[in-house]
Amino acid sequence: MIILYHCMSARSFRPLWMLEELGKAYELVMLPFPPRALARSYLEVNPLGTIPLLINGETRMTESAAICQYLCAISAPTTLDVRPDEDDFGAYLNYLHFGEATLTFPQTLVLRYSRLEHQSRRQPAVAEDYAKWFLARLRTLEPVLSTREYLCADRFTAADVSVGYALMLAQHLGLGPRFTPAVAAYWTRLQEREAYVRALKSQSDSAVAQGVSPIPAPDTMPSEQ
Ligand SMILES: N[C@@H](CCC(=O)N[C@@H](CS)C(=O)NCC(=O)O)C(=O)O
Repeated sequence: MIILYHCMSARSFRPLWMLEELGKAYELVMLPFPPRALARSYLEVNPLGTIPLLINGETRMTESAAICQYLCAISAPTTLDVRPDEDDFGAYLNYLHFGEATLTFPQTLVLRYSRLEHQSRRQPAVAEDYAKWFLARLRTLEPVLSTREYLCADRFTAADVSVGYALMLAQHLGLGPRFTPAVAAYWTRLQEREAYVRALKSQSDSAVAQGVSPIPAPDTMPSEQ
């Protein structure tokens, strides 16, 4: 049985969404955010203190995009994957990692300096600079999504889960109204997927059942973080 450690609407949502798309059985362990401060015993399971952590037998993984790729590989054949003999194989891998490395990274600074830090350490100018940086990167998808429904291979793939999570985080940060039209329409399409809706319900139900707050992130982070 696959075990996924998860915080509400954090990057571990990518593997959660993938598990729902693939119809795989899993156990979801919910943690308060940030776990390294609020669930210290988690450091014994994952010394990095980050989520996701996915455990499958002897396999332990902590990178959300790599986990998406792994879940495709162990579920082969699946249309969520793009095979090396398909024309869009390179584009697929690029978008899969673009979602995390290029689109999510600048948003973590927005999150930290507009929400997670104590009021006295918040930096609205830094948050806005990184929001603009994120939006400039995101705009590169506008011409792509103006001509097709999904990023590559003429179908929904794990690359859409990866980029879709970056859009989910952006919406959570209040950046949704600044999406360009084709990106906004794409994000609406992704949210209509049954597996996406099931993943949202799964995290909320599990949070309530496990006594973890179902609110995505606390207002402040302990000052030593
Ligand atoms: N590149 C990793 C980043 C993992 C990561 O930094 N996760 C964040 C939450 S979205 C986290 O655990 N932050 C809490 C901390 O760093 O203590 C991935 O894609 O999974």
